Amino acid sequence: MPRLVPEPYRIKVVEPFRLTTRAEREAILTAAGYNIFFVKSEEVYIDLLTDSGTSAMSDAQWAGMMVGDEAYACCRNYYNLKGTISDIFGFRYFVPTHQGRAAEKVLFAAMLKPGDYVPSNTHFDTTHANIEAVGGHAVDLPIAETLVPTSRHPFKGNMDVERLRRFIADVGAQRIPLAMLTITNNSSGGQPVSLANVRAVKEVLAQYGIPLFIDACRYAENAYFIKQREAGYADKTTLEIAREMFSYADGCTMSAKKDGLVNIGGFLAMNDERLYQRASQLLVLWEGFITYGGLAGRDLEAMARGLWEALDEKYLQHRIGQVHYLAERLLEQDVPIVEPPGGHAVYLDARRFLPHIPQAQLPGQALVAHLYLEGGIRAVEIGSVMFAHKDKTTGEWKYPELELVRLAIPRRVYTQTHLDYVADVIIELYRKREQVRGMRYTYEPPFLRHFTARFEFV
Ligand code: P70
Repeated sequence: MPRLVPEPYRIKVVEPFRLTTRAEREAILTAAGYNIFFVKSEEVYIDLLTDSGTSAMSDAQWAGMMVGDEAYACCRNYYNLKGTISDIFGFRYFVPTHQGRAAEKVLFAAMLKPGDYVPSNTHFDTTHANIEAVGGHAVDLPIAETLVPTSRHPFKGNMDVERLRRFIADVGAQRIPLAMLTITNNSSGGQPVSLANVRAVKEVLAQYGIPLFIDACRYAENAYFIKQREAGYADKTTLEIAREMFSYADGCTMSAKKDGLVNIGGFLAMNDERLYQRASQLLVLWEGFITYGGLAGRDLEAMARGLWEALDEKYLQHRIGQVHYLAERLLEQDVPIVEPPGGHAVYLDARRFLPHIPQAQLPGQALVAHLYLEGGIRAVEIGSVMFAHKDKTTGEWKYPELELVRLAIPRRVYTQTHLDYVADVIIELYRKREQVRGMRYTYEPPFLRHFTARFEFV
């Protein structure tokens, strides 16, 4: 039996919730057209749809909400957040935003012209979409191990530095106004990026004068992995590691809905004064005045406090421990998952889980439906429903390499008993996997299909 360190917090407020009956869930899922995005939160027992904006705040954060200064301009919480960002991330300037994608929108509108390229280890979907929205090209250059579900590379989130070098030589540095690193690399399963990789990427970029921006959503989890896995960092604090990571960057985008431990909030930070001025203009246009950026003063305070709490090593040990505990319980029973597990989620490998279902019959979606039917668990498909597309010339369907189902663990929300329940439901389902049938669309929207599609069992 794997072991989990006890929670480094105790429960002061509870939110009651109830497990529906199997018959209720069948009716609910049929009415939702077998699309989990349409199931009411109250009808979900364990909600693993995302770790974004779903954290439980601490008493200190809630206390901070009460000292929110709701002045339109220059509220005190802005200065507290500014101090925090300067202390942890080391950047001179920042603008608050209502969430991560707003920071991305401002950054790319300020830095890109149509036809420009932005290389990354792997861009997150919203980052990719915001680059394309201003006519740029988002380019992913992960190391080869990233795409191998069973590779146990310790830093599977890394960028391929040689590919980056060749890419710059091919397209020319003048068409690359910035490069990015997503830490941890969400699209590869929440896998960490090593400090050696950040340093090597920076070295290459510096030769061409290309700035490096970090998508910092899960910076604290990445710092913890470095402490655990990278030679020379075991005795450093996560704060020291975070400072070193960001010392190689020229700025960052942040969705504080992850490692900011808040339900809403984000920011864009940078050292370049001219970029700060351009970003400020766009912020006023889209988000609000430069000292609140679409948030209330109380939200800024909760974010400032959350950014510090996320670096607490006892918290991180338990947080990442929870993800690994769930993974270990599944691996013990040979349930196929992406290995090693990342920092924020366990990913089921639907192709190996349901080998009798061809990708055309959406094995990931079938697995998501069954997790809900069997146990009231909400997961998200990251496979054919999200990514399959018709080839423009042949008209044939192209299916993605990986057919995954993500179980994202909200921060400080669930206990070991909840995780044991999740593991038990999945293990039981795996034992009777032959009974699971594939799915087909009854309604297939033309784009961003996963949010609104409807399905039935074959
Ligand atoms: C997730 C959410 C958001 C995200 C991210 C990285 C590395 C930027 C953002 C955007 C999105 C999601 C996915 C499925 C269901 C619900 C939500 N990631 N960069 O869960 O930040 O959302 O604040 O605009 O992971 O992975 P924001």
